[in-house]
Amino acid sequence: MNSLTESNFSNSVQKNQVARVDASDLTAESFFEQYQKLGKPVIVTGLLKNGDWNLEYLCQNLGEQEFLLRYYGKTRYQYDKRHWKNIGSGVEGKKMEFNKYAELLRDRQAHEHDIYLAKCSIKNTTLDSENVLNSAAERLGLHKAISDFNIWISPGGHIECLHFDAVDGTLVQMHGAKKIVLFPPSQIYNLYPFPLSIHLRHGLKLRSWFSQVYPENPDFESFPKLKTALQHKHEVILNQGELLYIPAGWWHEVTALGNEMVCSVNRFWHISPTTRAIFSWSVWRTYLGNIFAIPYVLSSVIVALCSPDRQQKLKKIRQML
Ligand SMILES: O=C(O)CCC(=O)C(=O)O
Repeated sequence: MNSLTESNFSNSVQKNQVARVDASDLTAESFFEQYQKLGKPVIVTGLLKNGDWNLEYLCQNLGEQEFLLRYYGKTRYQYDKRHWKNIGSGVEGKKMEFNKYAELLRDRQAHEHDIYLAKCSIKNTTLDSENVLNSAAERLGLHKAISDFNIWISPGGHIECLHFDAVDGTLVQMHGAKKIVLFPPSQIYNLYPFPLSIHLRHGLKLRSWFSQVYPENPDFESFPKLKTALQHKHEVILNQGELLYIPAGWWHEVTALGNEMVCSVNRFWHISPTTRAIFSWSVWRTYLGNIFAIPYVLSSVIVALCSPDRQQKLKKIRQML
């Protein structure tokens, strides 16, 4: 257990619990007072009683539509993140019809190459008419969405590495289960985020709201302050039908459990109350990161405009934003 003592560790495990609350014990007011206002994560159970978005159901609804797939590659996590060339939405994407991706999941090529259908809007699909997600959000008094509902479909075993968002999020488990490791915003510098200057050289291919550490495979020699962060680690299992509220600035690393396809839907929300956003360094730091990326993005647009495969290059830039 390295230099984390046994008693420190078990104390932190006890105090770092994410509450699990049944929807019948929550109102929009109590959700706001106890969680949203304080920026505190919570798992809400019993919101989605029916429905299993298994692969067959997804094929029926998404069949011939195209989605952007991220090709992570199986060896990515063997490398020090400081040597990575891209991260998150900055990872090279390839458009593919859903039925074809389903084939890759069935014949396990998606597992082999760690291919993720990540953060794709379901706005123009028949899934969007599923008002079950809307009514779940309404039950919690969440009205001010700043994104569509996005679907995340992966082979079991996929890890979406440690990062935070500058807005509130809800993650709903639609098939299978995920393990989520969370850290509070206060741990930002104990988790070694990529420096803001990364955006000057890499635009948004690398992102300063991602951590350079592997919380489940710590390298204390390179990242000694990670020991402190680990005392603040929260770990949850999100089961099918459950919703996790992830307040802005909360770090999360998400692992799809099991061997089969795992599917969730998330949505991003304006931070409420606004004072929570105003006093959040994580939020301001993300805005700064985006500003730092502007010169690189603009110069990439100019290069794309001057190149013979202009449309292709511009499309790639757009996908990354
Ligand atoms: O489910 C995942 O893999 C990532 C989800 C996520 O990062 C989010 O909901 O903010």
